[in-house]
Amino acid sequence: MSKHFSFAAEAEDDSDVVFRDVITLALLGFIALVIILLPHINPPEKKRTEQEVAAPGSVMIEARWDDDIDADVDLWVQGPQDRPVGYSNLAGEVFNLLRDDIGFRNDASQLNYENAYSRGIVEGEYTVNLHMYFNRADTWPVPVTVLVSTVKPSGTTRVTRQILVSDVELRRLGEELTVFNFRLDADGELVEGSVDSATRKLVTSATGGYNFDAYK
Ligand SMILES: [Ca+2]
Repeated sequence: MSKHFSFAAEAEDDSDVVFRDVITLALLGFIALVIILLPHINPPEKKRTEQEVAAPGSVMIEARWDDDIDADVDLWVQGPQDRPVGYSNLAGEVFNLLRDDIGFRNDASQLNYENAYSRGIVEGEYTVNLHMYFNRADTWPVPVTVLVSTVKPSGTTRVTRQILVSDVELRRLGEELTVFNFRLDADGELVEGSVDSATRKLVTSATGGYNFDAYK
C-alpha cells in the first residue's frame, strides 16, 4: 500500500511540475509575443511633412508617334526663363526629360513615346518642339500626337488635366517643328489667347562630347 501511495505521490508531483512548466512556457511565450508585437501596436502615425501635403503641381508634356515606324523623334521643351530640355540636355530648372525614345532600339516597351515633366507649375511662357532626329524606317510622314497636361494636387490625390493636344506630321530628316507656345498663369491655368505655333528653335547640340550618332 505504502508503495502504491508512494507512486501516487510521485505521479502527483510529476504532473504538478509538468503543469507548472506548461504555465511557465505559456507565460514566456506570451511575453515573447508581446515583445514581438509591441512595435506594431499603435505604430506612430506617419507624419506628413509640409512638403508632402503641399506637393507642387507639374506640367507634363508627351509626344507619341506611330509605334510601327522605327523613327527617333525628339521632344524639346522650354519652361519660363529656362534652357531648352531635350535628349542632349536632359534637365533644366523647370523641366526634366523623363523618357528619350530612339525608336525600336533598346526599347522593350514597343511604344514610341517621350515625355517631359516639370518641377512645379511656373508662371510664364512655355514652348514645345519636335525634332525629326532619325528615321530608320524611312517612312514619311511620321504622325506625332503631342499632349500638354497639368498635374495638380487635390487633397491627398493629384488631378491630371489635359490642356492642349495637337496631331502633327514630320516630313523630313532634321525638321524642327514648334507645336505649341503657350502661357500659364500663377494658378497654372492656360492664359486665354496665348497659344500659337510660331517657330522657335530649341534644339541644341549635345554637351560633354557624347556620341549620339552611335544610336542612329
Ligand atoms: Ca528620341
